[in-house]
Amino acid sequence: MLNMLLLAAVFAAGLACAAAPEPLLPVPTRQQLEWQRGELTLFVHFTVNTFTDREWGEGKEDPRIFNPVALDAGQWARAAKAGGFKLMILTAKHHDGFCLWPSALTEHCVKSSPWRDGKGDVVREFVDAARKEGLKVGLYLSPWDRHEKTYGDSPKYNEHYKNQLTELLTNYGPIAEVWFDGACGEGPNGKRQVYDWDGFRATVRKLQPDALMFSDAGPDIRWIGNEQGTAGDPCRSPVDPAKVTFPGQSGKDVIQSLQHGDANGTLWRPGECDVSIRPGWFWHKKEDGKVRSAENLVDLYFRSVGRNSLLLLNVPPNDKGLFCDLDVQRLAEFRARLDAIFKTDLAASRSATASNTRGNDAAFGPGKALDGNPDTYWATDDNARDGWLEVDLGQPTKFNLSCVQEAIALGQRIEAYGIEYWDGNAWQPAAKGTTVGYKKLDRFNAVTAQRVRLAIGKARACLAVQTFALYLAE
Ligand code: FUL
Repeated sequence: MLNMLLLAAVFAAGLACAAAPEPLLPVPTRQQLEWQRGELTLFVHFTVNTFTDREWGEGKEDPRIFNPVALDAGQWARAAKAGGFKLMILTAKHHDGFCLWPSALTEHCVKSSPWRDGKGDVVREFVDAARKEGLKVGLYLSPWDRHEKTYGDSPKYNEHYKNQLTELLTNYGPIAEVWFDGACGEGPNGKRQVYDWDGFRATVRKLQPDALMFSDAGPDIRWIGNEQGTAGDPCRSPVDPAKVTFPGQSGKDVIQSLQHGDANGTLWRPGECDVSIRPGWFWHKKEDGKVRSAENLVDLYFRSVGRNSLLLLNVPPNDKGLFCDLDVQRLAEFRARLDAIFKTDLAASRSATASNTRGNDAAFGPGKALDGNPDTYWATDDNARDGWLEVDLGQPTKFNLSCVQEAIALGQRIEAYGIEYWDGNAWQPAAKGTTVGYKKLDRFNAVTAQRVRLAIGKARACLAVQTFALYLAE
């Protein structure tokens, strides 16, 4: 009895110590969570195509055309860093089969080029430069290989491909992401190659257990279903693995699942939105004037990161081996624009109230969604599947952008929410949405109000909101 009284007193004083909500499965791995928080990855498409003005090489290119006389991977990495990118992925081999590293498995590689007298290694320079800037690295190794003689002789080529993976995953230090393209064709024998995806994945897991594998079918990161840098809305990180079983699978259902994830998904497989800063993936002189504007890049950020995905932006080096000045400038402008938009969180550290706080414990109070700390969150009791978090901005304040983030280490929960403001008489909607996940950004017509709330109408489990932030984007 005394214990009960004590407990009641502790509760009343708000000193209760509640346990964290049970995770709602599936949840991200440590590597997936870290990757998602990075938000921005730079893609670097570079190969013989850079010298032939093509997008897909035929595999017959003379390696002697590969001669990027001024190649400076440091310039790529510095531009990536200035743009706020956290990871860089290089096409170590594209469909033409030319290897950017001195492979012991083929002569169709940098060894046979005049670049650095045949002693160069683009992959080495790339990983060293990225790490020097504190960026992680990833590699793209195209399974489709239009040069390799064994292509089409399935078991033989699969062995060759695994050996190439082995070279890349043993000689270049920690690789954060391995990017698998689903393209598949016929070999010189006229037969269609059948890829050994299980074997490819096992090779990566064995050699680099921390690396995340990207493809249409994951297993760790999924393609978003288009090359326009645009995630679906709603966008769920959980997927039903039966919907997309191998990379390159086509069909309406496939694209649906890639774009939106699956409501009852059992695997955590977040989306990655790939898109190029120019019309093509590779450098073409005629596209030097067709570089996306900073504004356009910011839009891409809203359509990818702002919809619970990651932005993978391609910037292709030119035939000198350098990013063009305009591309570098646009990356810096993109960063400056994002920094300006997100400079002042108008809700930061303001006083907040909520419909419910888990166990009445201040450690899960609404203020935790306003403290800028990615490891704290507002949570409700287990039985709450809806609720609101209200912020008092201190004075009438103008805003036109909201940011909501769930504590995704505990799973993705929200299914419907609104951003509402008090107009003196009633709550008015400023924005409405469905899923949230890692981050959901909403832009809307500017409103001026002092009281604003995040009203969650539906969730799959109790609420766990890491961030509720408001901005005025000019
Ligand atoms: C595609 C490839 O065919 C393109 O050339 C490019 O590499 C893109 C990122 O993936 O499937």
